Amino acid sequence: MDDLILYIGNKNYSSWSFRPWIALTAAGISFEERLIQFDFPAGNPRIREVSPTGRVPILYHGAVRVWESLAIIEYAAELFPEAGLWPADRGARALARAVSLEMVSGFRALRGACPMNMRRPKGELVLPEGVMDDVARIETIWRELRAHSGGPFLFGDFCAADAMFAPVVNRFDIYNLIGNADTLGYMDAMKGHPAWGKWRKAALAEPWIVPEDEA
Ligand SMILES: N[C@@H](CCC(=O)N[C@@H](CS)C(=O)NCC(=O)O)C(=O)O
Repeated sequence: MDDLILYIGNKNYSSWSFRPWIALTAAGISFEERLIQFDFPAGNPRIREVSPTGRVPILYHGAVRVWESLAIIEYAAELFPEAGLWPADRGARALARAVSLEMVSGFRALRGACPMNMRRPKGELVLPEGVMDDVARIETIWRELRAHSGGPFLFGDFCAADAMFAPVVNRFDIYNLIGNADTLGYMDAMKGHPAWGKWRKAALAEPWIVPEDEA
């Protein structure tokens, strides 16, 4: 089989890169990562050379090109059906896809006001309207799914839906958005995952600062 190559952005800031990266890593799928730095005020022209959208992540597999974080995870799940990227049960799988798509298409207030930033010391922000509504919906998703599965992850074992929410765990953490013990329990499970630790360690070692993501 051709090698998988995943182009990503800075590990400190690139929340969309983090999602397929942690999904594939947690599932034990081997891939080569190629990091394209965000250190240009107007965007790095090298991203446009590898990706038709001018955005990362993008996966290369032989002649196949897959952009969009969730499409990358779906492609990997088809290539490696035994890797357990999605829950085995059809109903659970549908639910996992539904909440993953809520993440892709929603929570704009939270995403806009509270950028992922692995290096940022904890500290509160003045939050625009809508952010705490997003937080409440996400906490409900996490609480209901973990109550049903028994945890520690949304569907028991770590799966693609957890990968889609991984950057949110960082946002809740660094901006002190959460006081609820159940949500904190999920966040601890995520932050204790070896794949999270690997990404974070690399993020902390990066030298690049992106001022617009330093909330
Ligand atoms: N919907 C896309 C979003 C991709 C995206 O916005 N990527 C950002 C990095 S997190 C990017 O490449 N930004 C580069 C730029 O705007 O110059 C996905 O899910 O992959």
